Amino acid sequence: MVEWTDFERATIQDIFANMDYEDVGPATLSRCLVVYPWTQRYFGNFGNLYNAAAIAGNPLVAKHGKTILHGLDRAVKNMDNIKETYSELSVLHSEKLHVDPDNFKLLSDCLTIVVAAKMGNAFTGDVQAAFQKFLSVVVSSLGRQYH
Ligand code: ZNH
Repeated sequence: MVEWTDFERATIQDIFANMDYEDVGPATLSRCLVVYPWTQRYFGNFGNLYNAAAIAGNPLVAKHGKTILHGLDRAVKNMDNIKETYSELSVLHSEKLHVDPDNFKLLSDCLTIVVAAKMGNAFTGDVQAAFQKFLSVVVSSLGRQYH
């Protein structure tokens, strides 16, 4: 089981309590699709992903970015039980969506960058360490049902 310090718990709760989902969700998924264009292959039914402007203006990307970000709420609320919390979602990504689990890490890196840019100086090294520790547990949990 993963151990969390009081600082780590408080930091994760605080980041998500102040999160602007409408903005951060779309920005994170858009960035992932631009920086790692091979991730576009899972969104063949999303229409125009032709360039960064098209991706940023695509309402389906925006909507799905929010879905993914809200998917993280469940981990925030269950920090001591993230693996169990995500077992079904892991099966879904593995067996139904066939999403390569390496992509979870790419998306979490994009989220880190978006959150860092929003927080500015408040995104200290200690805050980054706590946030990335949290995301690494999320990533490994989502990848857990792959065989
Ligand atoms: Zn995912 C879906 C979450 C990542 C792809 N996702 C989904 C959902 C959720 C999620 C919640 C919904 C489900 C249902 O419906 O039930 N994701 C998530 C998270 C993460 C993710 C949390 C991390 C962090 N994904 C991801 C990635 C990718 C994806 C990276 C790729 C690249 N997803 C996906 C898809 C889908 C999903 C494709 C389906 C969509 C539709 O709608 O169709």
